[in-house]
Amino acid sequence: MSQQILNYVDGELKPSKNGTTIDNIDPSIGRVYSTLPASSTEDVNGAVLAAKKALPQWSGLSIEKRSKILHRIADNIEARREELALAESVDNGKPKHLANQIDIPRAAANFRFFASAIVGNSTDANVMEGQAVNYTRRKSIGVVGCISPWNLPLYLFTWKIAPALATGNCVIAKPSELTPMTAFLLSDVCIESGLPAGVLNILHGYGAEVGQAIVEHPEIKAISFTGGTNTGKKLAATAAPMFKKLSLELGGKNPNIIFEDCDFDEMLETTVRSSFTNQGEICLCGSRILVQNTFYDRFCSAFVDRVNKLVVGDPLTEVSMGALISYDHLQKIKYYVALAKEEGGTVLTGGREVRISGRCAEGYFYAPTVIAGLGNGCRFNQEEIFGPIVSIIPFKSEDEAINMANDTTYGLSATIWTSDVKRAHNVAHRLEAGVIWINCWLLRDLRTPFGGMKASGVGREGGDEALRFFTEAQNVCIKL
Ligand code: TXE
Repeated sequence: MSQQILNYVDGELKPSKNGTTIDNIDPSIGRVYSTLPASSTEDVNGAVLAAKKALPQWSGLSIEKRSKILHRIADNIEARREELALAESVDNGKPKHLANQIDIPRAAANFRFFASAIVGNSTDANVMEGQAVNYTRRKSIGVVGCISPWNLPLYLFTWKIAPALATGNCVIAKPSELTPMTAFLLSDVCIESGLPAGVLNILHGYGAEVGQAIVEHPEIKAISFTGGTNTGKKLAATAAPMFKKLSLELGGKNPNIIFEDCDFDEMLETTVRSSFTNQGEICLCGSRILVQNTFYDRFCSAFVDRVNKLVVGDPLTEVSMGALISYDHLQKIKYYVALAKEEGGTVLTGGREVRISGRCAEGYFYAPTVIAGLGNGCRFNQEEIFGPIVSIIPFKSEDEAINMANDTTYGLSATIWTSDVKRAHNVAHRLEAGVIWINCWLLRDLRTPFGGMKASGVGREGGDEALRFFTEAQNVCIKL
């Protein structure tokens, strides 16, 4: 019998008001294994009422007490790590060991980080000598909305919810309809951690229905969203005329700029990771690998050798890559490989579906794929694919590399590989990207600003940026 996922509203687990459900598929076996509520405007209205009721008490709670509850949620996520990692792997298709080592510990860390951040936080005071004293108060906004995607389900869901709650807001949150399971289990974690009813409300369902209803609701004053750039556009069009605060983390087409003077072995290992971790379904994956022409052939052959060692298979075993998120996403990947060939590219390795025998025979698996021979301007190198496909492009000079790196509508992250410290900084400063890694990838300090430029988003998350986003600054001026 399939498992039934429920909404979490006013402290209780319940179906959607209209009683309809959506099938939830395990992508590694290509079959329905649970159902989730197809929530609608009515459910959003109910959740907002619960949130408003809970707000005065929650926003008025001392920081120490709020922090303690959030630390308890982190403790309980840690205690249920194995269960959550298994659920994440089944729901998303990612290797279970990855969920166990990255996704779930990070979800706990998100709560712990913001639970601590509010305790250590202080506000500004400005003195106008002999005239007045100003201080800045940071008020919680009220009821806020958090909408997250399917690629790092609990990791990104909690990355938004934790700072929103820590700053005293009540939250209406919606995980992706493709990966609702760990958000559902989080409801249970919140109940057992003693989070007061109505403070966090989790609604499941389609983006165009319940997601849109959250964005449209006049009493939800801020929206934090991570997802596709087209969805972000739609969301901004709805929210902007209502003067809602908006934080949008959108797509990327991230460049890895590799100079010949780098530490080759370390670069190779990390570039394989930055290309194919989580089946390449991370907005921070480097999909355009720009390689200095002086060692282009050496790089291509070593990279392909290393990629050929990656194991694609049953996510519940020790594989390098599991299943793609959905049948539709698999079709998207196949489309882009066909496009690469049409545009004149060569498939150096991969370019095919992977058939797994046994349990996962009907799953959505694709081989890690490396394409070469395409100019930076072609569609394959300009559009976000979000899968296990990378393109290698040679460059002659630093200027050419920077121009190519910036020649995209996106600007999320970039990686630079070089041993020349002066060049590393100079190139970093000229790149149009919100996050720059030098000689590393996905090394994250939760205190740092996180987000993209251009079509990769609006606003920043992380550390003080998140605390600012989820609060309204109020200046109080006292005449001396
Ligand atoms: O994302 P959507 P999709 C990119 C990636 C991927 C593409 C499409 O290229 O192939 O986007 O993925 C909710 N109002 N990224 O279609 O639809 C939706 O239910 C309010 C990059 O799966 O953007 C889900 O909870 N909400 C990305 C969330 O938005 C709406 C991660 C994201 O889904 C809505 C995921 C609406 N009108 C995909 N429509 C990243 N930057 O990490 C949908 N949603």
